[in-house]
This record gives sequence, C-alpha cells and structure tokens, in this order.
Amino acid sequence: MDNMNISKNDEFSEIFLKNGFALKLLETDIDILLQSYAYEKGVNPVEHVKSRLKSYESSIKKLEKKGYEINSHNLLKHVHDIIGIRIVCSFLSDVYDIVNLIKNSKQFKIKEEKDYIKEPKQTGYISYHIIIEVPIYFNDRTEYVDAEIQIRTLAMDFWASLDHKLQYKSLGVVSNDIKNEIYNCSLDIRKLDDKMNELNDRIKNNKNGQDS
Ligand code: 0O2
Repeated sequence: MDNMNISKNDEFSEIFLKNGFALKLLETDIDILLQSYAYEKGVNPVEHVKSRLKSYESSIKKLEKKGYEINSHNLLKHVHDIIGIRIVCSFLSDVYDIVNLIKNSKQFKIKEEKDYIKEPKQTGYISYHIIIEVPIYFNDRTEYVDAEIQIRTLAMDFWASLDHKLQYKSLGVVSNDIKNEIYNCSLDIRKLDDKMNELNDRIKNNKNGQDS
C-alpha cells in the first residue's frame, strides 16, 4: 500500500494502513516461527507460505455480500480477513502440527478457529482457519488488527485455487451438476490426502524398523 496516498481523517484508509503494518509484522513472526520449528524438528512440513492484503474493493464486496451497510465499523466487525496468510503443508498431519504450533505460541492471540477439515463447507472446501489478533503500535497506543491464517495441504490448496476460479468467485452461472462434480473432486482430494498421510506414516515407521 502506498502510504503517500493516505489522507488523514479517512477511516477506511486508516484501517488499510493499520492492516498493512500488521501484515508486515505477522509475516515476520510466522516466518520465524516456521523456520525455528523446521530447525528444531529437522524436517520442514511447509511447502510454501503466501500472504496478501485484501483490496478495498474486495473488502467492500464482502461486506455487501454479507448484507451489511458499508461503513468502517462494519468493516472492522464483519471482515476478519483483510490480512490473509496461507500456510501450505505437505501432509494432513502437518496441518494439525502447524495449527498446534500457532495455538501454543504465546505471541498470537487466537480469536476464532474453523476446522473445515473435520467439517468441510457445502461447496467441498477443506482447510483450517485461525483468526488471530495482531498487536500493532500506532500513534502511541497498542491496537489489535484481525488476520486470517489458512492452513491446508497441497492437495486442499490445489482444489481451493481451482474452485476459486471455477465457482467461488466466478461471474458465470455454475449449474448444480458442475457444483456436484466440483464437490466430488474435493472428496477425491480428501482420499488422496488420507492415502499420502498413511504412506508417510508407514515410511516414518519403517525408519524405526516397524514396517517391512
Ligand atoms: P478470497 O477471495 O479468497 O479472499 P464468516 O466468518 O463466515 O463471517 P468468512 O470470512 O466468509 O466469514 O469465512 P469463511 O467461510 O471461513 O471464508 C473465508 C475464506 O475462506 C474465503 O475468503 C476464501 O478464501 C476461503 N473460502 C471459503 N469458502 C470457500 C469455498 O467454497 N471455495 C474456495 N475456493 N474458498 C473458500 P473470501 O474473502 O470469501 O475470498
């Protein structure tokens, strides 16, 4: 975000400015947390991390979609993912290891959790979401900014990225048949994740001489 374009007294601009600050802090915190974990364990369960600041337009669209009046109060109250960080892991068990890592880390204040792995959304969407509050120091006081961390496997990420284009944010009309087929693909994804997780467990056990 270009700070030079911020006009004082504009409540929306101030929200996005603070979110920009919080994102920078969070990116560093997450990076340090994940690197320290990989160093300690001797393996890296994370394939990649992606972060983004939701655009003003897309934040307003989200408020509209939820049926709220467009104002800064509603934006703060009802849009919790202006800051989004996505941690993509190799295996299903890695997702829960990273979830626990974040939950046990004292630096993050957890506001909400959504386990769409245990209970996928109607579309077939599978992922684990944690909403946290990021403290920022702004004009002599500490304030808290919401951020959404999505933790998922490569397979879940593959499905979600394509679903995003095909259906979730598509402007075209998607028939129920196609919706069902996309949903069925998510069941296949889940099966693959379970299988890969099982193979990973067997290989790990084999290292200890338990699988021949
Ligand atoms: P974008 O463009 O990805 O940022 P709520 O907590 O229910 O009041 P919210 O934030 O809608 O409100 O919660 P939810 O359902 O947990 O969704 C948050 C994000 O999860 C979405 O952000 C998507 O990124 C992702 N998501 C949720 N459902 C689906 C789905 O069916 N398909 C795909 N591909 N992604 C999904 P945005 O802002 O809606 O979209």
